[in-house]
Amino acid sequence: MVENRAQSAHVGPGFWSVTAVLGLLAIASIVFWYWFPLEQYLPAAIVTARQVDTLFRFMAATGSALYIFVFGYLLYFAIAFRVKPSDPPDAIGVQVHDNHRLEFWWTLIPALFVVLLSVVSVKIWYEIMLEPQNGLVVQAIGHQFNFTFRYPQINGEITDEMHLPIGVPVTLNLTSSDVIHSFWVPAMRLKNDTVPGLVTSIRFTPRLTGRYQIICTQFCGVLHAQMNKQVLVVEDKASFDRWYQGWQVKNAHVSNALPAAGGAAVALTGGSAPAGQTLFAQKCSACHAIGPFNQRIVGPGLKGVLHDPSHPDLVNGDPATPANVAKILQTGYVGSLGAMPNATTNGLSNQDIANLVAYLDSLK
Ligand code: HEC
Ligand SMILES: [Cu+2]
Repeated sequence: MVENRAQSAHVGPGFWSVTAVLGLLAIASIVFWYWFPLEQYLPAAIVTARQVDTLFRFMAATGSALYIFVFGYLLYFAIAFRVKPSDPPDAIGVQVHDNHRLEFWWTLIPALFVVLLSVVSVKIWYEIMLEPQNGLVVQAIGHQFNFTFRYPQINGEITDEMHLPIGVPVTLNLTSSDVIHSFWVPAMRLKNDTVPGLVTSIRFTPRLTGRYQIICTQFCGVLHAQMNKQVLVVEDKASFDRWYQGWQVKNAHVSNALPAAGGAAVALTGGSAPAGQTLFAQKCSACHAIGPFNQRIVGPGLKGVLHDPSHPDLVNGDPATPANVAKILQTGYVGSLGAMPNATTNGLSNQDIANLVAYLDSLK
């Protein structure tokens, strides 16, 4: 190869005018992001949403300015230093090595930028965490495939909309009954995963009345895409109280107990094997194969669980009968192979259990 060492490194014709143009474009992009009327497209439904917008504007402005320089120079150099017809076919450009001044600046500038970004982010995160704790406490529980809400002094769970009064600080405790979901209200600019076995909290104060979409943002199963149908309704105190009292009356006789686990024996009549098969694919196949007992994933293979002469007893020592399988599904079991979750953790209703037993019974 012919390396052109005779020629010294230089920036090329028009470099400084290109730099000036890119500088102007970068300034224009920064002005654009600070002027852009975000709230016209996405209302800022809670007090701290504005702070998150500030962070977004800052990141979008600096990101666009950087992009304009990087991409602008890339284009410029590709054109200014393109191959000339007079160059030999294997010519390569001037090779720049060990330019300490360049390396110093291209390390320092991004490092300072990242530090600045983290300072601004931590400051805003801190402001969000400082939201008052002693307001209304609501629970949101992720399910396949909807959220349910629990309020103090309302029995049971509310499954359609989540209502909140304007101006009252809220602590929202999040958890899940099955897999990891994520609770996201774009208009709040807040998002938090809901994790089975864990309660995490977000705190905020609604500042704008309206109806805001609630979206699940963790891929949680076949109907994940349907988990955007529920809304958060922010309304004045009087309307909220009416809604609240309505549910208190409506749910007065609803039990607060969670489904199935440890309850009475499950009636197995009316179990549907096809429904059980669908449910098995959703809730069991991560841990169980449909194969012989010793074909383990986490738990044992379940093909012969009810009809294999070499498998007369279940892992808990009970005889392998439909009623005893239903009991394991209901109460769970921890043995030498590991932990089989109970019906609450697996999110199984009594009907689900009947369907699963019918399905397992149909495997011969
Ligand atoms: C997190 C993993 C996990 C999930 C999810 C799970 N299981 Fe299990 N299951 C186990 C383990 C581990 C065992 C064995 C426990 C032991 O003996 O230590 C088990 C045992 C069983 C048994 C007893 C098997 C035997 O031969 O005695 C049945 C039946 C069963 N599970 C059914 C199900 C069904 C139906 C589902 C879906 C609703 C399910 N399991 C979901 C882990 C799981
Ligand atoms: Cu989900």
